Amino acid sequence: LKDYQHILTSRFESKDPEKPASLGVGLIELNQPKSLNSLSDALFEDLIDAARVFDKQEDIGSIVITGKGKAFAAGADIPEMSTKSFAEAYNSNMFSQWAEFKISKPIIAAVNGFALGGGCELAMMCDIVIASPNAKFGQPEVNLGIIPGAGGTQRLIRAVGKSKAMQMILTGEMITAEQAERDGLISKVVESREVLLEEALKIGYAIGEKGPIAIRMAKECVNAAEEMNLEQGLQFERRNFHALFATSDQKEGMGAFLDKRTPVWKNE
Ligand code: CO8
Repeated sequence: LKDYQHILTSRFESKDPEKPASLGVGLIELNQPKSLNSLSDALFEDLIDAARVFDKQEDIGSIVITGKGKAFAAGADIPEMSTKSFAEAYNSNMFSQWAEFKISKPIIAAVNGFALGGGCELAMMCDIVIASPNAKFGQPEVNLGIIPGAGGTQRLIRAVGKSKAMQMILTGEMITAEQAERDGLISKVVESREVLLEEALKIGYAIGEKGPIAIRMAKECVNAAEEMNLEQGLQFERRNFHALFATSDQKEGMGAFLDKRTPVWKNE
């Protein structure tokens, strides 16, 4: 990957000798700690570019996003947007680029600190969210006279239900990592900040051991549940399920089970 100004990228491979076939994990670290990784337009360009590059690399199975410093991301860049007029915001369709954040491989958000406003929204765009015990989640936009603008009013209600979403969005108050786990916003609070990345990579390696087509298809089907009614969703799932029987990986996965050996995936 190229050198980015606002993020750091690296790749990790499983060192587990029993799982040599696991695909690697692409790591993206938001790296603007001085502004608590505020999500400027330029940072977004780096983020989407790196995520797309990892998405194309065959030896990468998943992506982890985390933040450098004391924040995951403290939201949109306030100085950058503070002087915008309605016409500028409207005419440029401000923040519409975030709707393009569509990546086929699983993304794990490893939330290391503040995930506020656009930062909380970014975490919710990811597929799995884990957090360190000190992490804080919130939609504080009302404190600034605005509302969430990258999915907060839509994704939070799906994650935690109406009453909790309303409370966060209307009061702007932060919740702790522990509360976020209780509410179903995140899947796990890890033991300490120090082990956060390790835990995220472990999830990545576990994903990287599975059939890669099935993984991407499973993500697509789960995401479809938010767009479709139950009947359509069940049909979409079943048809994709059928389609997997056309892959050699399905024959390999079931064959390996029957032979009591580890499958060797071909991504085909
Ligand atoms: N944008 C730009 N700079 C920021 C931001 C931000 N969102 N948040 C913090 N910073 C800067 C501070 O200005 C400060 O800079 P400096 O050192 O130059 O004064 C530096 O980061 C450190 O921050 P603090 O000194 O404030 O650190 P504290 O530990 O005292 O407080 C807080 C941490 C509580 C996180 C506090 O910084 C804060 O409240 N930040 C603003 C959080 C916020 O309101 N976020 C929502 C922004 S609006 C938004 O996200 C709209 C979403 C629309 C779509 C977004 C798509 C990306």
